[in-house]
Amino acid sequence: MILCLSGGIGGAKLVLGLSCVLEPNALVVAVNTGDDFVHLGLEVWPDFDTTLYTLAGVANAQQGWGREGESWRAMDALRALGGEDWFNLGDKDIALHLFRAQLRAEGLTANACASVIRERFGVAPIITPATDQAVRTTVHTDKGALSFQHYFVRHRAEPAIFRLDYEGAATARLSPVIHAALRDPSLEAIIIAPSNPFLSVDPILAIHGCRAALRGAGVPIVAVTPIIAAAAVKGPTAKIMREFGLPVSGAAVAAHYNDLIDGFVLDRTEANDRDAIEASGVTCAVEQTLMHDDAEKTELAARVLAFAKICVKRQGLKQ
Ligand code: FO1
Repeated sequence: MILCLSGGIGGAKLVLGLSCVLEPNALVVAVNTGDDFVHLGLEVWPDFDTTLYTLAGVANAQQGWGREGESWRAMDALRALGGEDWFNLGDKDIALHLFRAQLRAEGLTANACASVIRERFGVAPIITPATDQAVRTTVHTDKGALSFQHYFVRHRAEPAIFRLDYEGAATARLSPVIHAALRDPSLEAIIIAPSNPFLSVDPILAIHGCRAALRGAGVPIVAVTPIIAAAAVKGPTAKIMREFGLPVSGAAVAAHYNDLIDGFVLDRTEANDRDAIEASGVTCAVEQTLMHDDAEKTELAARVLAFAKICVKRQGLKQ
C-alpha cells in the first residue's frame, strides 16, 4: 500500500497515475487542507475536490480545478444579486458543497464526509483530508495578510510572499485514516507528490506530530520534484521560491525536504544536480516528470514506485 501526500493540480496528476498502477485499496491520498475555506456559507475543499474529480474522471483537466461540462447559472444569478463573484463555483460543484454542508451539519468528521463523498463518486482509492481539524494557510505578503484563496484567486498569486502561516497546525492531528495507513503492515512507501512544497505539502507536514509519524512508519519517503528546467509547470511555486530567496531548482526542493525524505525524483532537465542531492544523503532518481497525458502519468507513477521500493531508509533523521 502507498501513502501519497498531495495538493493542487500537479499532485492530482501523479495521484491519477498511481491509481492506474496500484490496486484500488493500495492507495491512500492525504490531501492538503490549507486551501480550504468557508465561502458563501459552503465548505470548499479545493485540493480534495480536484483530486476527487480527477480520480472520478469528471475533472476539468485544462482548467485544473472544478468539473468538466459545468454550467454557471447559480453564479450568474448570484452576480445579478451583487453577491461575491471572484471565486467561480459551477452548478455541479455547488451541489457537492451543499451535500458536504449537509453531512457536516449531521456531525460527520471531515474524513467521514470524504468517505461518503468518495463512495458516491465511485472513487476506490482513499482520498482524505490530512486532518479533521481546520488547518488554513495564511499568506503574509507586501499587500498584507491574505487568506489563501484571496491570495491565490482574488490577487492571482501576484503579491510577494514573505511568510506563510498554517493556522491551526500546531493543535491539529493527522487524520485517523492516515494514522491507520502508517500502521498498516502492507505500507511500502510514502510519496510526496509534485505539489507546491510551500502551499500544498508544508501545511500537511506542519500538522502536529506529522513528520514523526511519517518517519516512524519505517518505510522510504520519496518526493517528486515540482520544478522542471528551473521552472514550475503551473502555479506560483517558482515565484515563491524566488521570493524566499531560494534557487528555482529541484535540488532546492530536495533540500527543503531534506530532514524528512530518503529519496528524490529529479527531472531529467536538471540531471546535473543529481550528485549534489546524493551528497546530501538523499538517493536521487532522474526521470521525465512532465506529465502531458494519462500514459505519462502512469509511467511516472510506476517509475516513482519502483524507485521508492529500492530506496534505503536513511538512519539518524529525527523522528
Ligand atoms: N481557481 C481560480 O483561479 N479561480 C477560481 O475561480 C477558482 C474556483 C474554484 C472553485 C472550486 C475549487 O475547488 C477550486 C477553485 N479554484 C479556482 C482553484 C483553487 O483556487 C485551488 O485552491 C487551486 O487549485 C490551488 O490548489
